[in-house]
Amino acid sequence: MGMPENIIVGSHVWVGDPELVWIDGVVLNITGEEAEIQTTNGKKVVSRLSKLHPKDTDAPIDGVDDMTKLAYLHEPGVLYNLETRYKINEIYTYSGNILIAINPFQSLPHLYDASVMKRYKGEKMGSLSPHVFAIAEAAYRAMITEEKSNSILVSGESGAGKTETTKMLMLYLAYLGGHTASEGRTVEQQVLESNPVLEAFGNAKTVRNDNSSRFGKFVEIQFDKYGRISGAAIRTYLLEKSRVCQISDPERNYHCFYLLCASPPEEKEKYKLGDPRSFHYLNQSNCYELAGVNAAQEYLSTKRAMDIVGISQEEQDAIFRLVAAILHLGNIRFSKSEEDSSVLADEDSMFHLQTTAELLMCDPNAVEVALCKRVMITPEEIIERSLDPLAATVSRDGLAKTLYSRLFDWLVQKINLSIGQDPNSKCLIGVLDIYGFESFQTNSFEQFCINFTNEKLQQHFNQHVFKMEQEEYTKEGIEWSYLEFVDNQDVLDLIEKKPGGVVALLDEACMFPKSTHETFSQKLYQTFKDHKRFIKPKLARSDFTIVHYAGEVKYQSQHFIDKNKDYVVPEHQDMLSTSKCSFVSGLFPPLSEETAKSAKFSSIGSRFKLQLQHLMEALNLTEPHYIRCVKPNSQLKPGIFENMNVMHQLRSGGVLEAVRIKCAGFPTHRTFQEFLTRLGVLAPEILHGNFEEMESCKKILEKVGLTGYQIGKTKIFLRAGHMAELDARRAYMLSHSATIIQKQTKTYF
Ligand code: AOV
Ligand code: MG
Repeated sequence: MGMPENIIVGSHVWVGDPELVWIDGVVLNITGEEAEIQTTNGKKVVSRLSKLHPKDTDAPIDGVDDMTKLAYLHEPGVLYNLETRYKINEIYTYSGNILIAINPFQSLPHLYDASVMKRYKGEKMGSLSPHVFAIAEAAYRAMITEEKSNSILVSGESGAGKTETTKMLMLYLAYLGGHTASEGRTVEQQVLESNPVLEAFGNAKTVRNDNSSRFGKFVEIQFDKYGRISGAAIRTYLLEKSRVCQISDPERNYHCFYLLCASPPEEKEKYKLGDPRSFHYLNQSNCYELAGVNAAQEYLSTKRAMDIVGISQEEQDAIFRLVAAILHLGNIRFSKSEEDSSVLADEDSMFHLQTTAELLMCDPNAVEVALCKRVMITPEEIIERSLDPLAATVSRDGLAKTLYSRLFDWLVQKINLSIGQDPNSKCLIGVLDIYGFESFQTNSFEQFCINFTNEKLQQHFNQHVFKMEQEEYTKEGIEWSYLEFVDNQDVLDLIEKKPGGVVALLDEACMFPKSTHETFSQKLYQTFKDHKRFIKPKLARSDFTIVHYAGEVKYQSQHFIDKNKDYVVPEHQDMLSTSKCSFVSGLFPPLSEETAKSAKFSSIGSRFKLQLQHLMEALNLTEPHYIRCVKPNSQLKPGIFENMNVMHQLRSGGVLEAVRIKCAGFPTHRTFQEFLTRLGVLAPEILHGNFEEMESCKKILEKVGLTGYQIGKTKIFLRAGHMAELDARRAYMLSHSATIIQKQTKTYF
C-alpha cells in the first residue's frame, strides 16, 4: 500500500508506533531498504521503507469531510483525519456512502435542533457537512423516488453511540414524515416515545456504557403513498435475562427497578418499596445512581412515555407491581429443613414472600410451594419432591427471570399493537440498533449470541460493499483490479451450520440428559479440531475460543446448556396463571394438555438463529445505508482520542477496506435504461435518433466529454463525482428549457 519510491530524504512520512499506531516524522537518511526517521514526538526510529506511508503536507488543516477526498488514502491518513476533526468537535465524517460517527461523550444540542433538521431537508448527501440527518434524508428520498424500502444499519461496539444515533435518525424521519395536525397522539410521537419505555426496561449500566441496551432492536417505520409515517413495527432480540438476578459492581440492574424505588411516596408505599440497598437483586453491586440522571424524574417521564404509547393506568400499575414483586421475590431466602427440603429462612423472608404474593395477586402458599416443590407425574402416581435451599434459590431466580422477560415481551407487543401497522404501506425504512461486539474477561452464552449477530451483520456489510461491487464488475466485464477482503463465512459456518455447528451441537447437548458443559466442550474440541476459526485454549478443560472477525473471544461454556433452554417451570406457570390480576395471568396463559405433557425443550440459540435469518431476509429486501459508530476512548470522556482503540474499531468494522474499494472503483452504476431516463435530456437528438440503448449512452457521454467512466454489458460505471457533474448539467438544461417555454408563452399571449 505504501509508495516507497516516493520517499526520499526529507519526505514527511507516517511510521508505525507501538503506542500511537502511527506517528509522523521526517526521513533523515535512507540505507538500502531502511530509513531513519525523526518523529514529531522527538524519537529517532528505523523502519523498512515498505512499511512507511507518505504524509500529505498540503492536507486541509481541519481535515476533510469525506475520506474519499483524502489525497493519500491509507490507514494513518484516515486515522489522522478523524482525530483532527474530533478535536474540533466534528464528530461525523463520510467514507463514501458510509457515515462514521465518533461519540462526543458530551451533549451537543446545536447539532440536532429543529433548524438543523430544516437545513438537511431536501439536501443531497454531501452537499452539507456529514450528519446522521443526511443519512436519514438519503434513505427517505431513495424510498420516495425509487419506491423501494430502505434500511439504516447502525453498528459499533458497546458505548459507541448506536442507540443515540438511532434516536436522531428516528427524530429526523418523524420530522420528514410527520403529520402537521398535532391533535392527539400521532404515530410518529408514539414511535419516538417507544424509546424511553423500552430503555427503562431493557437498558442498564454496564462497565462499557451507563445506558447499555441489553436487547437488540429493529424498527420498521412504514410510510403511506404521500411519504407520511403510517405505522411502525418494533422487533426485539434476546433480552439479557440473567441481569435481573445477577449483577456485579459497578454495573446495575435494569433502570426500571431504580426508577420505581424513587417513585413518589404513595407509590413506594403501595409497592412496599424503599431504599434500593435493601434488595438483593440490586445490592450485589454498590452502584445505585447514574451520573446526571434523576431517578424520580425519570420515573415520571417513563410513565408519560407509557401514556403516549397507549399503556393504560391500570396496565402501568400492574407493570410496576410486577417489577416490585420481582424485587421482593429476590429477598426470599431458604434454609434447610428435614431431609433436604427447604423452608423460608426467617421472618424477613416470610414478609417478602407475603408481599410478592400480594403484588402478584397469588396465594402465598401457592407461591411458596411453587418455589420449593416439584411435582412428578408418572403413569402410576403423582410424586411431590422437595427442593433443597440451593435448588429453591435457583427456582426463585428462574421465576424472577421468567416474569421479567414475559413483561418485556408484553411491552413490545403492546407498543406494536397501539402504534399499529399499515397494511397498505409499500415502503418502509428499517432502523437497526443491535448490541455491539463484546469480549469480556468471562464470556458466556449471551456474548456468544451477541457476537453471532455481529458476524451476521458484518457479512451483510461485506456482501454489500465488497462482494456486490466486485461481482458486478466481473459480471459486466469491465476492467477492475481485484481487491481482497476478509470473508467471515467460515465463522458463520462454525456457529450456525446445520448439522454440526456450535448452535446445533449445543441443542444436542441440551436434549441429551447426561450432558454437562464438559462433554459439550469435548464435542466442540473434537468436531472443530482443524477449524481455522476455532481454538482450544492451552490447558482448557471446557473453555473454547472463536476467532471472530473483530478478534478472538474466549467463551466459558459453564452455563451454555442452562441458558440455551427456554423453559418455564410448570409449577411457576401454574401458580402464575391462577393470579387474580388479569395482567399477570394474561402473561401466563394456561398451557394446553398437549404442550404441558410433552415439555419439549425449545432452544434459545436455535430460535435466535432463526430470528437473525428473518432479519437478514428483511434487510436483503431493502437498500442499506451504514453508520459506523466509534468509541474514541474507554473512559467515556469527551476530548480523548485513543488511536489504538479507534484503529482497532475501524479495522474490524471493515471501514478501511470499504474506503479503498469505493475509491479505486466506480461508485456509481446505472443501467442503460436508467441512465437514459435520467440523462437523455442532455442530448435529445441522440435520444430520438435510432440507436441501441448502449450506443445512445456512449454518444451522450462523448458529447458531454466525461472521461474515466466504463461501459459494461448492461450498465454504465461512473467514477466518484461523475454523477454530480451530469446532474448539474441536467439541472441547467431543464431550467433553461423551462425559461424558453415561458418566454415563448409570454410572446404569444
Ligand atoms: P451504544 O448503544 O452504542 O452502546 P449509546 O448510544 O448508548 O451507545 O451511547 C453511549 C453514551 O454516549 C450515551 O449515553 C451518551 O452519553 C453518549 N453519546 C452517544 N452519542 C452521542 C451524541 N451524538 N451526542 C452526545 N452524546 C452521545 V450498547 O447499547 O452498550 O452496544 O450495548
Ligand atoms: Mg445501545
